[in-house]
Amino acid sequence: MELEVPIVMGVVNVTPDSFSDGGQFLDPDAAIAHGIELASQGAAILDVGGESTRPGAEPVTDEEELRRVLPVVEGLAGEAWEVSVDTAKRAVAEAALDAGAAIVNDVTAFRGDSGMAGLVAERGVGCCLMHMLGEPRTMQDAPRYDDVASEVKAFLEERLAFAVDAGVAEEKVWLDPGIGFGKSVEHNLELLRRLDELVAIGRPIVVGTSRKSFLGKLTGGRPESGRLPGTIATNVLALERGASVFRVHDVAAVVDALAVATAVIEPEG
Ligand code: PMM
Repeated sequence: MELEVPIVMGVVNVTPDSFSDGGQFLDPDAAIAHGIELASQGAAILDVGGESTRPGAEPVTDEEELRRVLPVVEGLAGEAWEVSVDTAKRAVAEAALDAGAAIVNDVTAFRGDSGMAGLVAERGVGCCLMHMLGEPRTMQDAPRYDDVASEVKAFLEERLAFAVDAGVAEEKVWLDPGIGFGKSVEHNLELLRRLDELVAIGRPIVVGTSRKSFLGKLTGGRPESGRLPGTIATNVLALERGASVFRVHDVAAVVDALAVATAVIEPEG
């Protein structure tokens, strides 16, 4: 994972029900073509997922998730970009790694499948460990924190220690506050506002605000298709606060926004 910061991770959802692009790329060829298009726009990583984590989503079986994800990982691996697999299941991650994926993006941060940490350790691959309060089916039912940024930070530190204990090299771990995963609008805003506290853990921070519902709520109820300005605003602010990896659907626009923001933050010479 020696990629140049800011790293843009393009979302390739192979699901019938993801909140913003569900059903669009269920056909493997369409998903592969979409991934190649995102890479051509500047995504250094393509994040392939076969299980929707939208609020209220029902889990899918290993077999179904594998059936969705595997042909797409096979079609996208081995090129100039890296492929990450967005899964909480060891069996799916293992097959994806065998097919050429290089990163495991686990939204349960190794809590969903007891075999996941060992697999990542054994293969020496990268991983992204994300904070989520509860589970997708119920996570948006009145989430509560005393201090959201401190609690998310403590959770990510604990998960990092757990991964290292399981044999994962610390430099292979990225951390993610899990924007929208068991968080109110104000929780998401406070996490973005105080992102520097998570950056202080010392591992690269991944942020995923792309098209999420809090952006709609802050802009008079815009649908997913109208949330690109909010996506850009939050990614630029996250960059300014030290985030390294930006998980987005609209790669071209966010790559440009981050290039301009980077030039302001770090002037040449
Ligand atoms: N968000 C979603 C799915 N996977 N993974 C990480 N690391 N961070 C996120 O914020 C994240 C994720 C949900 O969004 P999608 O349905 O558009 O994929």
